[in-house]
Amino acid sequence: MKKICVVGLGYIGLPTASMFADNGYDVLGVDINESAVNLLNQGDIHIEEAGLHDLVKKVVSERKFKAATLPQPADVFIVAVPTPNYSDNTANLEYVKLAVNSILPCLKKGDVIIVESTIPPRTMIDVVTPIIETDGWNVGEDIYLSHCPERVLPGRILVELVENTRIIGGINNISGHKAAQVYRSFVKGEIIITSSVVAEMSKLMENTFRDVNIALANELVKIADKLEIDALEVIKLANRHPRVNLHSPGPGVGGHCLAVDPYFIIEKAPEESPLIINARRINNSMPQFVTENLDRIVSSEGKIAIFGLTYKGNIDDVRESPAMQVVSFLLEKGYNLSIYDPHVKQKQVNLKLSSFEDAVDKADCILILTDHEEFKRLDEVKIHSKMRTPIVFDTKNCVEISSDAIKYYNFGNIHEIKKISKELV
Ligand code: SAJ
Repeated sequence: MKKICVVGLGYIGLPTASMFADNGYDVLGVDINESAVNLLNQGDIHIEEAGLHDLVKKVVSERKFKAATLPQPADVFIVAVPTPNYSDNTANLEYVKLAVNSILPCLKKGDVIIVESTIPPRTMIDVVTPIIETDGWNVGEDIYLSHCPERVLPGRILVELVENTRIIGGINNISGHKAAQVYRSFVKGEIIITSSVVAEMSKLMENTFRDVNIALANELVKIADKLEIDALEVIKLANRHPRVNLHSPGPGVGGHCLAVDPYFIIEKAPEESPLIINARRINNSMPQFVTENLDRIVSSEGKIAIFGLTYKGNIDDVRESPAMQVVSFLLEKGYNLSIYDPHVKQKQVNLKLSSFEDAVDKADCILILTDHEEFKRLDEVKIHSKMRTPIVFDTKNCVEISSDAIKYYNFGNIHEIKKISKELV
């Protein structure tokens, strides 16, 4: 049986490793996080993703998957470590370099190395190849190197790993074909081979496309607020055009992809990227926009029940979450906050989490920042009886409120917020 070593057992590495283990490979997962490694070897997981726990349990019990803190010799090495950005928004490639260096002692002629981590264009040629060649290997002849960007959507990872089209960017043609063979073990989507630099750039453009389109929706909200138009109705109607797909506005763009990847392009061609730069600015301005509107609803002595901390609904990931930013702005302003997020565990955050009941108790406003399934139908009787002023401000347009006794704001009627505060003044 062929051996695969997957370096990095996060949101991408762990599901990928488990998939290979479930499809005929003998898999070693490697991570520097010792407690995650111990947990995984018992069949438990350290992250939330639909179906993942059952799969890990299965492959661990069948002895097809094992975790460790150091790599071991294998036929295929997959690097799936994070590529965060530095404070100046340039890509931090240290984890990628460390991961590639860590597999050097394990290499033998004919091995396949695949980098799945998202990287700036030319990284495979300018950064990864030299590390392997300095160790004496001829990349593309002795060692087959490819970039195969992951494109799976958190919350649907196990489905999309199988069904999505896979782009393989070989450092040369044979490297691409070798990597394609590896993925054929479970990928049902099309597998397309291209150059490493096209694969790098296409991955970045996918997320940039989404970021720019979300920025357009968020800009529309601000325009509609000024002109006193329902932005959500505009989006709904414009999207009835067969070639229009306006995205959904929200409190900002979070996660480790859309909020990070566009900077990898900007870093390489800043003069040529004004649209991408502005989209980032617009999306980054949304937590402030939400805070300003909330400020008009509740005085700073009031209590706000924050619903949702994660960067999007039905996941447990708070990385780059706009909700966290709104929370810190509100704390700076001196608001009394209670926070309810059924997907986040207390140990994940430095904020005190509350139950639904405690969160709404004597609150002046529920601020919805994430579209978790649990928020779609709230207990209106409890909201009405427990809150001091029953107001819901829903920045994700996800809550259904039927009672007239609860005042409901979303990005369709935020201009009303402005009017109320004017009347109060
Ligand atoms: N968001 C909006 N409005 C929208 C859609 C999303 O405000 O209309 C926000 C979300 O609330 C969230 C952020 O954008 O804060 C990102 O969410 P997402 O669901 O768009 O994407 P991610 O970051 O979870 O996953 C993306 C996906 N990329 C694309 O859809 C092009 C996924 O396929 C990638 O694999 C992933 O990035 C990645 O790892 O790069």
